[in-house]
Amino acid sequence: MSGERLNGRLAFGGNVKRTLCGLCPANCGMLVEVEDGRPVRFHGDPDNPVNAGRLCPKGSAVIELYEHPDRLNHVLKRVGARGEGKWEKIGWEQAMDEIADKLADIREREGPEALATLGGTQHARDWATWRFVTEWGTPNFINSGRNCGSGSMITECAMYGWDTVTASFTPGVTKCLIMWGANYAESNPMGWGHLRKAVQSGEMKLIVIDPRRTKSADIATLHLAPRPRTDGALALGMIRAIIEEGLHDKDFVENWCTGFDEVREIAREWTPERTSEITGVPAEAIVEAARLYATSAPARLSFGVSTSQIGEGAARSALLCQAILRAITGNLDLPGGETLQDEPYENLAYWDLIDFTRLIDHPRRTRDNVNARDVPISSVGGYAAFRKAMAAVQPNGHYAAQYMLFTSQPHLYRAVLEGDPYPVRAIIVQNGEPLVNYGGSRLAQQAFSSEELELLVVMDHWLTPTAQLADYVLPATGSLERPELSMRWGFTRMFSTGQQVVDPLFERRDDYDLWSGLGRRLLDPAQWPEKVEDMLDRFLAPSGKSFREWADEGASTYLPQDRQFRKYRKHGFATASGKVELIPSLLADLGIDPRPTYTGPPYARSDVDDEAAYPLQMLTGSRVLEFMGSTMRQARKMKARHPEPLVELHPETAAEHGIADGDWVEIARPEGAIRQRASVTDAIRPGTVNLAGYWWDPDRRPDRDLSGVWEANANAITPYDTDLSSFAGDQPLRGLRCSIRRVNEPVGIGQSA
Ligand SMILES: Nc1nc2c(c(=O)[nH]1)N[C@H]1C(S)=C(S)[C@@H](COP(=O)(O)OP(=O)(O)OC[C@H]3O[C@@H](n4cnc5c(=O)[nH]c(N)nc54)[C@H](O)[C@@H]3O)O[C@H]1N2
Ligand SMILES: Nc1nc2c(c(=O)[nH]1)N[C@H]1C(S)=C(S)[C@@H](COP(=O)(O)OP(=O)(O)OC[C@H]3O[C@@H](n4cnc5c(=O)[nH]c(N)nc54)[C@H](O)[C@@H]3O)O[C@H]1N2
Ligand code: SF4
Ligand SMILES: [Mo]
Repeated sequence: MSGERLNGRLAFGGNVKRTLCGLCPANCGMLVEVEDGRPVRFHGDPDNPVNAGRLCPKGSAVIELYEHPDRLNHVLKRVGARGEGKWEKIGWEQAMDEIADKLADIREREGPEALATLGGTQHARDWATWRFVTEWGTPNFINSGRNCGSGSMITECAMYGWDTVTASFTPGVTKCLIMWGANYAESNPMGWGHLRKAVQSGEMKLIVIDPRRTKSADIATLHLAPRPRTDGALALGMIRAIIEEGLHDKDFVENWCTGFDEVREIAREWTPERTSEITGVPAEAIVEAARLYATSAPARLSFGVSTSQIGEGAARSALLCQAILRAITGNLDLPGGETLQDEPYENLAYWDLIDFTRLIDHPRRTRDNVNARDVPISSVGGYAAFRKAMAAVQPNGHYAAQYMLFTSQPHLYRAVLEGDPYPVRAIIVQNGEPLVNYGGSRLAQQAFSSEELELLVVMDHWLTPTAQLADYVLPATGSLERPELSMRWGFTRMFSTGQQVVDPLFERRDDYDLWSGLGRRLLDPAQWPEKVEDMLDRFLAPSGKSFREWADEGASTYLPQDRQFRKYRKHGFATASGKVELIPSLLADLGIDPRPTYTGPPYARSDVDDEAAYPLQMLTGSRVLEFMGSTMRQARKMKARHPEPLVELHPETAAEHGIADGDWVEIARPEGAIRQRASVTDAIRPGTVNLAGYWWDPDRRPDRDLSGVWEANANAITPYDTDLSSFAGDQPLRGLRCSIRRVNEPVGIGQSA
């Protein structure tokens, strides 16, 4: 069969392959037609339940990116100084031999913990990295989950033993959704369609809590625009209103919760007036939101990255209060409410093949991760404590493990630079971009440029700023060039397969090949089959079918229909007491204040001392539809839609600073200054500025200024002070103080010098 069409669209079969769009974690299904070994036409897979035939603008660039002239195609070995841009092309096997030799030497001298790995968000082969580190014995590994909700997940697990990070509203069932510091209109294009329909038909109320009037806020029943970082105070005000009016679920609280009286006492002082004073939200709106939410079960209070990213003090209080709201309103594990994770899917050997528990008593590991002293909950010790608390309900203690184990970035860079608490000597970066995407990235540059770091390996699609500093650069395949199996980090019972569409171009290799190459050289070779498909077969072995059998079948996303609700009625909650611990004992045991208190005003600790010099608060990283993190900037249409980095500011703020729409402005903090172009809009609170995130200039010649990474990138001015990170080790990225002023010179974005 060749390119058969149904209603003018491609139909799966013959030379039309069924695969996944690997450009963001949604993993939408895609049908791609191949002619003479090249992908030529594609569209969304109508049979895939995630996207039902649709693709977002990013997805439309999939072939352009596969054939892009700037893609990394060869293995590069540095021959000049780091960052000098002098490379030698070498073969894959030579690179693997040299990297393995270096790692063996470092392990011998400094122990397995001296190797750290840094990853990112797309699925690629995270599991391969984790399988490697747990066998190798290093507790120092980071994926973007680090700043992507670790705090949320940890808080919820401590309070009820599960988390709701990946839960969603259920169209037709959920009556109210609070979108708290999230913006589906840009960040969740597939969910956004369902959401709009549910809200506009009147079947679901939507409360948006965001200092900006986003597209999501535009359709909301209620929009509260608090001062950034004051979410904990707002939530306390809502908790008080709910309890005072008796709107909490009394049966659930009485039978299933501990700590309610203490919560009520703490919330008592948060009158609507006091809450309004701290948050800037009108008192009536606070009470109205509380009533609407508490009287609309089943309701969902969504996960959004914001409340994990507001730093020391502020994040702890916001995350605890959000979890308390979910619990006292009786929404936990209701259909259409806060659905809790089901047991791991028995068709997948996901957790068994990664086996984070190996790290607990690993024979070669003698030290915990480099942040264990300062952030004890995000460490092997913290993970072991969680396992104990959860044991009665989840004997494998697997849930959320990776989020508990991810190392804090600034701690890692200090370990490289200062050897404190012990030296890290080798870093492997794959599928992540620490110089652009991680907070406080100036410290990352110092670490990556330092002679103390003996080995820096980067595997990516592009010669990113971080890759430009590497000793070895490895070219990775993209989703069309590899067999795909998305297990969604083991968080759900859903998995997706995708056929390999075309052969990899040039020397590009599967991300798995890096770990299997090293695994066969340095670890038990039997654990590291040469071909990735053989490894995928092992993941799917419990299903009785091979990867190929799944991938060649009709649908590509499998959603088991056997969801269980109110599971706690069977076995209690996965906490030490078996109840929802509104004041979690687990946090207390690890030395973390477990009470949902809010200290201020306006927040626990300021990130800069001189508030007069830095009068504004900045938001960083708010998603835009056309980019995924730092990626997609190479795609023509995406770049045309966002040719320059824009900073949004309110007309009053602009006027106070003599700034007009379109002016270039400098945004400064103690870490440095960057420039972006002013976009004056009343869709943001006065006094708050929203910076474009993740900017670098892929068109810029690589040997000049790391492709402009310091000119407009928000993370060039986010802090790396370890004390400012949240109790879970998430860096402060939102609500930080800054100053702005008009400048005359634009940044060099777009200059290809
Ligand atoms: N200031 C600020 N910083 C933030 C955030 C914020 O809100 N504000 N958000 C944080 C959050 S939530 C996240 S998740 C992170 C995102 O941070 P990252 O996950 O690091 O982001 P990306 O830019 O999506 O991906 C990083 C790199 O992976 C490469 N890549 C893509 N696909 C593949 C592949 O298949 N194989 C390989 N080897 N490489 C690939 C891309 O080319 C890119 O260079 O950023 C965090 N940083
Ligand atoms: N197009 C696109 N989609 C993506 C991504 C992408 O890079 N591009 N990244 C993916 C990833 S890794 C993630 S984690 C998700 C994140 O997706 P979301 O959770 O939706 O996150 P953001 O868009 O970063 O931030 C949401 C809102 O938080 C608001 N905000 C900032 N500070 C505060 C605060 O202090 N309090 C409150 N209440 N609100 C605040 C911002 O104004 C912003 O509108 O998106 C995923 N989807
Ligand atoms: S980039 Fe767009 S099309 Fe691709 S997986 Fe994400 S949402 Fe789907
Ligand atoms: Mo994220």
